[in-house]
Amino acid sequence: MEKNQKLMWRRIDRKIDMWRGEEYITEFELLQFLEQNRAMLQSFHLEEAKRLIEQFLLFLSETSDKNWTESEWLPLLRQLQEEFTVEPSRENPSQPSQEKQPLLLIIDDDMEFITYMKNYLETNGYQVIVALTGRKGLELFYEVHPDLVLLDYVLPDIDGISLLTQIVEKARNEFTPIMMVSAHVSNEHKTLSYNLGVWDFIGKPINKDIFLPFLNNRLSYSRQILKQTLQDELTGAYNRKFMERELTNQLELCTEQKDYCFSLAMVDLDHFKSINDTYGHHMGDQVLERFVDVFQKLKDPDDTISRYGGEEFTILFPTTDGEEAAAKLQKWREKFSGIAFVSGNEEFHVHFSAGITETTSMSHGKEILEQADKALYHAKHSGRNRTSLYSTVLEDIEPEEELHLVVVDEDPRARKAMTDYFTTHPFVGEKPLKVKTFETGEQLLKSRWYDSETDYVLLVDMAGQRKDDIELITQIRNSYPTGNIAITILTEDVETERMEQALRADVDDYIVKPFEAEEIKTRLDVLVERMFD
Ligand code: GH3
Ligand code: MG
Repeated sequence: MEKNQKLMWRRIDRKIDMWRGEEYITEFELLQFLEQNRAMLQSFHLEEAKRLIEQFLLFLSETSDKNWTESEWLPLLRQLQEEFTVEPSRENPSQPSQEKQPLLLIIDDDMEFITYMKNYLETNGYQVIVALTGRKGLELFYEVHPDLVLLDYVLPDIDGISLLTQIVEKARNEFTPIMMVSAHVSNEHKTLSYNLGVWDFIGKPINKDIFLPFLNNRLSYSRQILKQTLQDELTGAYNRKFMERELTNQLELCTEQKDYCFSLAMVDLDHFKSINDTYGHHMGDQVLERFVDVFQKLKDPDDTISRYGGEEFTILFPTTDGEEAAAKLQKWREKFSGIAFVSGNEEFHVHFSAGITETTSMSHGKEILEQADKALYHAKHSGRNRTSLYSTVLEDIEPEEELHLVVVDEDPRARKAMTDYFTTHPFVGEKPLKVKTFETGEQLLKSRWYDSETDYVLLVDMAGQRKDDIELITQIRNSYPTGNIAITILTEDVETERMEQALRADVDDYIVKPFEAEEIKTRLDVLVERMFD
């Protein structure tokens, strides 16, 4: 219900913005807008607002040639808009969100067909909105994001085919079925429509008894596909693709509405690796599932949680400022941290850290994610099991001290594997990491790799038969300060003369092959914390 109210509020707001640019509007335009809203309110079951519109309509006439100035029409729309102002936390937050009624958009100028279908579908659990012209249909398609579109082949202003070409790409991306409907079904019309991407071409009159199961079928397929492409299988949270789409939608609202505000939280489980290590990955998976499940039960209907990667999640809180979002996370924290997970005879509790950024003006999605990530970084560094708000911790976030990982390895696959791994794990010892690779020590020394302000970890592969490894290590130790360069060597065999030479040349650590990239990270974490913190 709240969603519909917000939708109506936004519709009116957009119209106000649009009309403000005009010297005047015609009475017919005003009447048409109110009538469309009345039709929507009917299906949204917002009776009071509908009655208000009906009162307004009593004084308007389709044939009037009166022009309305802003001082006349604005108070009317503002009064109507007030009906849709959503009071905060009216919904019971402990209730899980309700399954949404599917929303159908019928674009057709055949009044008899529309009234009949709307009535029939609404009594069968659908929400139906209608557009009598192609132009209106196009506007509503982008505004209300219908779950399915019924499109008339012949429309009064633009034909169905040209409308189809304008909506088909978005419909395809969102798996929104489009059904073409026409009283005149020819093979040529069908071929053209199918080629352009309609799911079905249906002749009028429609047999409603067949149509309903047919419609349900189409919708359940489209829902299933959407679910699979946008949902994370393990936790049931949305995936990153969904989050990116939602973030774009939220940013659009920021450009459309002056005071629109939303928040994004980046959330990460604390010491999750040790949960896996101690209780096994299966237990780790259960923790992840429960983590999301608790949030889904507490959240407000419009909040969405998405799995950003591994044990990191993002949450979008529409129409919510940073403080409100933090309060919501606090409820989640209390509930989730209170859960006692049981493994054998042991009980354990899990915590999480979060970073929030609130957005009131147009920014880039990337920037918002970076801000939330910085706030999360702050929360982790301030002791974990807490939430940091980007706007308040901004000053405490120190400029990032980058750590450079320099890999010298003659095997191109090893160099690539290392770069790939650390691109997805860009922190070592909690410092942001940058990777540079070289085939030989000579190449490294020739390059301008060093800067006295930066900390370095050199990873030198000594498993190959090259002779310049020891020379490289010796030269680095003799010609550069030792304080900001840690050297680790990779070796196949510890008990060799070269290894002994290397250790004498003052390497800090060695790792014996074969190893997993993850093992290197763990070793580097320790080394970096010991040497550079
Ligand atoms: P921090 O408090 O700094 O976040 O420490 P952490 O141990 O949570 O972070 P780190 O990034 O070192 O480890 C994350 C671990 O999450 C490593 C990875 O194996 C594990 N992980 C990622 N995805 C899954 C999954 O789907 N299931 C399980 N069980 N583990 C996962
Ligand atoms: Mg973690």
